[in-house]
Amino acid sequence: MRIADDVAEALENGQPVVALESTVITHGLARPENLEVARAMVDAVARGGALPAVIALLEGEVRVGLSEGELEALAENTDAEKASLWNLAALAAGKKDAGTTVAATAFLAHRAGIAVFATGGIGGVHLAPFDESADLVALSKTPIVVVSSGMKSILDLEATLERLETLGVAVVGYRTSQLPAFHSPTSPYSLPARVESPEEAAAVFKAQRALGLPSALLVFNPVSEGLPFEQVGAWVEAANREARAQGIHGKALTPFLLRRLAELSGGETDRANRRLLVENARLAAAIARALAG
Ligand code: PSU
Ligand code: MN
Repeated sequence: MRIADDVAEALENGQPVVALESTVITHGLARPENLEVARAMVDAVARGGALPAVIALLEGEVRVGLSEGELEALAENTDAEKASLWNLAALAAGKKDAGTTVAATAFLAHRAGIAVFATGGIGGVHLAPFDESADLVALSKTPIVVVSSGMKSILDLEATLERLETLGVAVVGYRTSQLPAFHSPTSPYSLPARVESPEEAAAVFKAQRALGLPSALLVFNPVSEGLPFEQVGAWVEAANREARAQGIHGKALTPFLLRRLAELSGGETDRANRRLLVENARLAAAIARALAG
């Protein structure tokens, strides 16, 4: 694992650092807006007073903190793979470039000593046939704050929420008591707890550490100016029907569904996705500062 000099120095001095996921760059958004959004996230963290550290695999090496040139190369690399926990070692041994999923990023960020991580939406339980993201189990055993806008709207939200409960993953709504639904700020499902400020989120994480709980703390931040829940639901149903008809499954499923949603919505879902990614980066920086302070 190679930790960038500025990141290593900040960690050593107890300064706030925010890890950023890279599958959203390699597989979540289309080129060239993926690079624009990655830069906007990096900017949002920096302006929020924390140091951004994009995590990815470059030529098989785990990198914590990319330079501007490296970020650009990763965003433009159409051959970049998608690294989760089950293929991380194989991709490293094969000297591959890869974006890291929430599962892999959380694992690597924690190993690097980073306490806060921002992404768009976590993976979870797909609608039938059976497919559950490694994100859930990874989050159950990685003590790190993860700021997202809920699970991706392409998933079975109710089943994913139940799995988080079963796995003992800590969940709080940021100024909401309802589960945010990624592209939509709200959903019919209730959350077990809420916080009103970055300081409160930091206090929950400190309590978790003091209790010795092994899991992540998920801070669910509703997107501003999101899309109506029922509208997104209709697009999700259509996209899932197409995926089933075309036999798309496995690690290709999530990228396929996100792309189809963007097409079906005339770009609306991508606009919401971009906005929430930057908003989550901003909130993550504030929580990292509260934790460091
Ligand atoms: N959020 C996005 N776009 C994405 C993802 C999340 O806005 O592409 C990625 C994350 O990296 C997440 C992964 O961990 O999708 C889940 O993929 P799977 O369902 O195959 O585990
Ligand atoms: Mn899967």
